[in-house]
Amino acid sequence: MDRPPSRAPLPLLIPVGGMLAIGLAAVGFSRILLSVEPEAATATALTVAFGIMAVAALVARRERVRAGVLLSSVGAVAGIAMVAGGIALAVMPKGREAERPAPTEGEQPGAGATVVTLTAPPGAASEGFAETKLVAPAGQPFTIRFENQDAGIPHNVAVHAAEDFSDPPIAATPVQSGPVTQTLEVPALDPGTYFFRCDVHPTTMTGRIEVG
Ligand SMILES: [Cu+2]
Repeated sequence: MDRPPSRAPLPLLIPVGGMLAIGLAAVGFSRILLSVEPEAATATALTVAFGIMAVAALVARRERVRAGVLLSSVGAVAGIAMVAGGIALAVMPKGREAERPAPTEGEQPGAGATVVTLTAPPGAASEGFAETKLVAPAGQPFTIRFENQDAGIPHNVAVHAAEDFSDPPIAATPVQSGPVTQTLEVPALDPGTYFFRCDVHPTTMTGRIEVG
């Protein structure tokens, strides 16, 4: 009496399991390579590749390959990968982020290179923003860091070109109750005077931005 139901999953399990293991190893190893410097990553990848070749060559020299030998060769390759990755991480701890050059003056800076802070202190609904005048550079995006310190009171910040706020906002944050810190990315503006307000308290919470 044969038992086909118990053997049926195996032919499917081996290729699927193999693919999964290869995928996991590839993703894991790529994490190591990405976290080290390019030179270290190249050296690590080469070391591991040669290690795999050497182990495979050794296994291939045997007349009979038993499951135990295959298993230990997989272990050896994994060991080589771990040791090489560990050495690369230890010798070159600097990540790629440290290499990235910081934007310098004169260069075209990315969005949010300039950060100006705007605060809504407790009582802002009647007292207004702590700052009524902000200064920002012209021709480049900047960030308004809006600190709503007013616990339980909803505020926001909206930037307009028109003093009477009749135009659609250039940029605005959602209305949120404090305490909360919002960041507003403002696109590059031409030199001039712009206006900001809290949409919830438009009569008390207003100010201007001098751009230029
Ligand atoms: Cu408000």
